[in-house]
Amino acid sequence: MRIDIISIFPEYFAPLDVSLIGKARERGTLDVRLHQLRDWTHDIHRTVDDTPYGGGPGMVMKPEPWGEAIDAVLAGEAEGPRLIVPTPSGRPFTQGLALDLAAEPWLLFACGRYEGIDSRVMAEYGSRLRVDEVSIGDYVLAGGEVAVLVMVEAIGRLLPGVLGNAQSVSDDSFAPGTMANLLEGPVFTKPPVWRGREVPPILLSGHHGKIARWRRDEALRRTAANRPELLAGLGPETLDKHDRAVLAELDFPG
Ligand code: JD8
Repeated sequence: MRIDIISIFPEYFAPLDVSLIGKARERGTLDVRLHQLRDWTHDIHRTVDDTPYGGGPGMVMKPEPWGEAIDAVLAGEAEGPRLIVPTPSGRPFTQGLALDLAAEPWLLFACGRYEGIDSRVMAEYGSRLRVDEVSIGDYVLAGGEVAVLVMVEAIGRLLPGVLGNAQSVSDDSFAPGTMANLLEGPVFTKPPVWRGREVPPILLSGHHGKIARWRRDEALRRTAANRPELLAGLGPETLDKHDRAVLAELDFPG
């Protein structure tokens, strides 16, 4: 997969040099290219922003540098990328969307700053490319860079060969599937006792059936506590009799 990122702070993406994504780049599984938006300005101050039409606070990113930058990234390529524009007013970024984007050969991320990017930029490329305005969550960031870091990691780890064989995405939380709409349960490793605190004995029993049941019960409890909306609407095809007994114990409506 090729990933291009345009930003006025390309140094924000140094974390993509390390760990999973860093190794995927070394192996050529991922081709990440960073672009400084100001390289497509022509004034001494390398201006990328101006006052908002209609008044109001802050500044808006000018369309011209974005047009020149995106055209430069697209130049000479037969097929175009999928253009992803992080914005707090975008569609939610989910594991489902991450899986969808992981199937794309080429992604282009446009990192906005200030009050955002002149809306004509998304309209301009919306006629040529698939353009998605995406939000990573209901809180306000200062710009799109952190959101792109989140999305590149969530998408990158889904690419074949990026996760070590010990790790698998098959039972990721939030992915479409059975166990998937439950949160992860608690995890434990050696030593069996730490500061007087024991690992739940069932996990040392070697009884895989009982361990799986215990883990599902813990996942149900944590999901009911932290994300009850994920349980709402789960039908008998997902919650078996034992599941419902666990939830009833928790006085979980349903
Ligand atoms: C892109 C500029 C800042 C946003 C005025 C603060 C995503 N989940 C998310 N929260 N915030 C963003 C995000 C914020 C951005 C930009 C993404 C570009 N800002 C603006 C509008 C209000 N300032 C985001 N994904």
